[in-house]
Amino acid sequence: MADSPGPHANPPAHPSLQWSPAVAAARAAGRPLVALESTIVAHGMPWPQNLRTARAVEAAVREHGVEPATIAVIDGRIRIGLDDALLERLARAGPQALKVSRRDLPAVLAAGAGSPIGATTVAGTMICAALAGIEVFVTGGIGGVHRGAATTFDISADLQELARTSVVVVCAGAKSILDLCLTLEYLETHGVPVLSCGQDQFAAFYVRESGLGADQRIDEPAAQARFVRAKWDLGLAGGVLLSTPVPEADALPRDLVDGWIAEALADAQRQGIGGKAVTPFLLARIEQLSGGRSLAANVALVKHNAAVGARLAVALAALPPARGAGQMR
Ligand code: PSU
Ligand code: MN
Repeated sequence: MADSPGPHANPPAHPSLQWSPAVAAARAAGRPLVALESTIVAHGMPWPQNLRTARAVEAAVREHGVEPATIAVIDGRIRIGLDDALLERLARAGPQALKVSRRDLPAVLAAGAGSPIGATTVAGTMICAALAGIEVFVTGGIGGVHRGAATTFDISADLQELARTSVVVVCAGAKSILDLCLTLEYLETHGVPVLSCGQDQFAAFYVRESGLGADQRIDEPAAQARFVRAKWDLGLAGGVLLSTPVPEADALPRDLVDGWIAEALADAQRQGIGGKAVTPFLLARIEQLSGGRSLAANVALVKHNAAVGARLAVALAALPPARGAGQMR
């Protein structure tokens, strides 16, 4: 297995990476970094709340002395960190942005200048973060096994990426539009540890508790960091999922959410929505059905995840660099 050290060892930059001045400066100074994704901005939330949220999430990371690196593909280059003008360009592009997962990365790199902005998903962002040597990545809720996957085969590429790419993904569990039980089964099969912070159960996105246990509850960032190091120091490549629930004040009641999800799923089926359009469609439809309450919960949970991820990045920076961090195969 190739060695690829963590951010503090300043690995040689991959030629496709382009660092924002702020992230490059933080990296040179040995300050911890946290990666953020761009599909949540372009496809997961409407304008202008998406821009407001992206800025607030970056601010929540900075509050801990950590530099946020929002990742996207622009003009054939993988941007590690977006300045405010690029963040706004991403947010304004909305659904016009390409949704970039593992299979789409070669296309957007090869297309070069002039192609639409590429918004990276959890899978896409994990790959780019690993290339940049960034160990911690914050999102809202990961993709997973969709309900009805037995017939549709719809399983998010996020799960395969967690199985192979060595980045910690901080999330409020998996999106509750999914089959969470099967999602956890899949992660178990692929050896992805599922940690929970702040409660025993795996989180369910808009709802705090999924009714399903995480492998382990670890609240302390220093202990989370030791767990992550122990995995990578063993040479066990692959991600770690760190789940933490939406803050109490912003959590939505399960019955209500279940009703909106059932209706949104039925609409998706009637309209023949498939492939990568499914998740953005469901999120937008649930926002309408909930009168905006789901969006408020989504914004709150991402901000909270940002604080949890930043604390972990600080704790990891206090440990000796991992032998296997940022590894990918
Ligand atoms: N978290 C959110 N909103 C989102 C996403 C995550 O709060 O929109 C995005 C992530 O980019 C994730 C994607 O990778 O949803 C899952 O898409 P799919 O189910 O098509 O794999
Ligand atoms: Mn899918």
